[in-house]
Amino acid sequence: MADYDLVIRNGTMATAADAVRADIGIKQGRIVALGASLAKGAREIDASGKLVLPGGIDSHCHVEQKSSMGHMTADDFFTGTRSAACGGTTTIIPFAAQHRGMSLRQVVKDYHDCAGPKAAIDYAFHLIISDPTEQVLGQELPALIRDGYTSFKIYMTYDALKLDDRQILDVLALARREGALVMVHAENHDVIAWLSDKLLLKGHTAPKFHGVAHAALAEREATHRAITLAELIDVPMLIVHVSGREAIEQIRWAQDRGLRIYAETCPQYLFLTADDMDKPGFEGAKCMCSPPPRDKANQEYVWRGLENGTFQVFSSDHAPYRYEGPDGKLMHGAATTFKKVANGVPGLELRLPLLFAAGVGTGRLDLTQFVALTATTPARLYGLYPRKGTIAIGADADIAIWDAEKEVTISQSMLHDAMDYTPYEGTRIKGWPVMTLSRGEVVAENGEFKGARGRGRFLKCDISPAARPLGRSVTGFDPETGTYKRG
Ligand code: DUC
Ligand code: ZN
Ligand code: ZN
Repeated sequence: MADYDLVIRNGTMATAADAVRADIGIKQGRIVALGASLAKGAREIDASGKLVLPGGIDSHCHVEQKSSMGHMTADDFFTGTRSAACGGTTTIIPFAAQHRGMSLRQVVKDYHDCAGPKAAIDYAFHLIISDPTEQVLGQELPALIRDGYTSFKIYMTYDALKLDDRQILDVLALARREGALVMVHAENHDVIAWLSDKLLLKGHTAPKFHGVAHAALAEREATHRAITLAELIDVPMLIVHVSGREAIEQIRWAQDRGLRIYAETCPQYLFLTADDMDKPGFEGAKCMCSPPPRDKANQEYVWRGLENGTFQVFSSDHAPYRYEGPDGKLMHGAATTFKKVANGVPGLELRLPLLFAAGVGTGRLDLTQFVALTATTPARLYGLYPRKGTIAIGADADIAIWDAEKEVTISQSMLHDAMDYTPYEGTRIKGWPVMTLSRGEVVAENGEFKGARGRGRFLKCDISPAARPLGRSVTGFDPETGTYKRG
């Protein structure tokens, strides 16, 4: 009888700590042995010449979510997770998004109803809080945190989502008390609204003006304000989808002060620029997201932030709105204004290959940094570690096998999402995840989806210090006691 259900043999295995030659023995979906020349498995995969990495964790993606403007994402939990799996990702953390007036409990139930029968890989949920009422803050949220929904995103912009500073403080105080992690979309709403109005008055309606309205200074100011509010009550905070120099400098400043400020960036800030929103006709809308892509110099700042540890997380912010069709970017016709276009770009499938090619392939990032940014640190920050995000005895056998030499020219036709375009069409990259395993089952192989609808499982996020080492709140203002302690 075989010792293991599966052995992955002869590969170079990398974690966030190191890269070594090792075989991996898997039983009942979990890693049970690591070592040289393991005994036989009922199934064997020869990974000679390949890299064997933890499956990616995409901790920021919008799946089967209605935007605040009423646009439905093209991907549901089946197409989204299928696409993720084909790109080497084995866990996603999308959002259960509250719109104003909704009960959070009901929102969470609705998202489970969507995800349960469709997800092909494992998933957890962040919450989006747009209506922090007494009922939400006093009852629903504390109970949900205890049930495994331990992180939530708040917005400083978008009419239907934005919280004011007082509301943000209320949410941060709750996070301090309950040990949750708050993710912030940091852009100054009034600056964007004012610039947008002025641009539209002058007839500047094209997609490229989205980039002007969402000024880097608006992002900088909001980033600094969010950090200040977090410092006031000494609570950890993660700034999502950081686009360039202005915000990065604020984050670096906070980190240098010893504040627990974490940061995330995404492929669109490394591979797109404002010029991509200035394509002929309305095509520029395909690259519109918020914050918007900036310029080459800002891309370089983002790269440096990845290299020097300012960023802990590299996620996709997959927000898949098709170009054509009833919920598409063109839904109001090509004569529409940039204000009416759904914000977001797809990225679930290409997040890892793009970073691998331009980061690991060029030597800007080493393999351990790549694994840390795309799997291990998201697992730690959101309470999924060590079950997810690493290759270790006892962890789920969520693994991506990479061919570092495989060259690919990106085209929408090879992808597995429900989109009708990719912003990265025609880009040539080297390095591709040729096989993805979720809990020891092959879910994607050589560009083909091999998994099954509904096999993905919901993951509760654990806020115990072992799972999520975010430190303790000891300084700042403690709303529970009404005392202030200087940091
Ligand atoms: N910006 C967001 O805040 N969310 C979805 C996509 C986007 O561009
Ligand atoms: Zn956002
Ligand atoms: Zn987002």
